[in-house]
Amino acid sequence: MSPHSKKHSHLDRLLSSAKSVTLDDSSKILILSDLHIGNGGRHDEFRQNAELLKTVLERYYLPEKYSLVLNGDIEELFKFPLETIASKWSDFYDLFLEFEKNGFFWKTWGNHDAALLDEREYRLASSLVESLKFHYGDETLLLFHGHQAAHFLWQTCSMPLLSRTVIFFLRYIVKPLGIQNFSVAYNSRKRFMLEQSIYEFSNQEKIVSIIGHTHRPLFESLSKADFLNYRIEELCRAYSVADGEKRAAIKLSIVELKGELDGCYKKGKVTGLRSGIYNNLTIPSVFNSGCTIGKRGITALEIEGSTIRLVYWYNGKQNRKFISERSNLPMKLDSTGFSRIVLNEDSLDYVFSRLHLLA
Ligand SMILES: [Mn+2]
Repeated sequence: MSPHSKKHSHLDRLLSSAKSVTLDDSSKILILSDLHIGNGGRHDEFRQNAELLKTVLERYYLPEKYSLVLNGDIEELFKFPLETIASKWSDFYDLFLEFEKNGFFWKTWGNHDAALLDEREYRLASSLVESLKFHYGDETLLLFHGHQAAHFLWQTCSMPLLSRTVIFFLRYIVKPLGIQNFSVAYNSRKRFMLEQSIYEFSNQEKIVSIIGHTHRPLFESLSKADFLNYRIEELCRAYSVADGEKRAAIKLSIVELKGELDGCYKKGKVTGLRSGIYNNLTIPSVFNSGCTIGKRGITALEIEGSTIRLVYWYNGKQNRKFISERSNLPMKLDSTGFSRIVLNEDSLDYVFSRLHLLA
């Protein structure tokens, strides 16, 4: 037994019980989490991006032969009964199942949809697992929702006896009070502690964990603020050796990125996962797909052969200036008005090399 086995016993269990999937050069996988699908009404947080999600699944990921993983909190069972969700959004269930023909469709449960385990007639029951393990050569990527690492209220939701009471409370008491997005209302310190616990576990096991739950996208364990810091540093170096015309463009980019960084600080999104244990080096062991109910769009992770990417889909018509840390150009999806931008990408071989060298 490893020394950390008690501290991370939930995570040890997830790793050993995970459903195995073997990746190869031709693997293409889309990972989404936190759809929080509701009843289609005013309190349904999924509603605003439903058309965007349907379009990108039907017109991009399905024809591009991607397999699909929905990484937890797909149905919002704290607020709505399954029957209502399933009848309102049944076309999405059909669409999810279509991904089986591209390879596979798996769905992990999160704290908001753990009650699916008690449902007798659930259309996606055969796809439901607690965790998945992707074998990439000799390496392992573990996919799970993430709430399993928490030591607060939500953990009780995995206990069947308590969950009904908790769900009753949330559905009938909290909802009428109009509290939105109860799921991420807990403070950033708790969110950070959860990420930190998964980070430590992944580094010790030398695996990559892919989670959801916090609604905060992470790529190589880096938050957006970390990215921006690194990018600004890179640009400052480039500036010193660039010629006049290039310098002007670099200067402009730096001003924009600094503005974006200020925004992160204002929103309190500054906590990265660097820790003293690893000499303040960031180990690229935790990725988070972000969420599907964002006000301005959807973040997602893609694995294509040996490449992993964090992407962002949004309504291009809004013409919002979106800054990609890698200065990639947005790709328009036909005439749909929707666009995709790669926020960051790296090779899995590089990710695992760093993990083994630094952790
Ligand atoms: Mn969750």
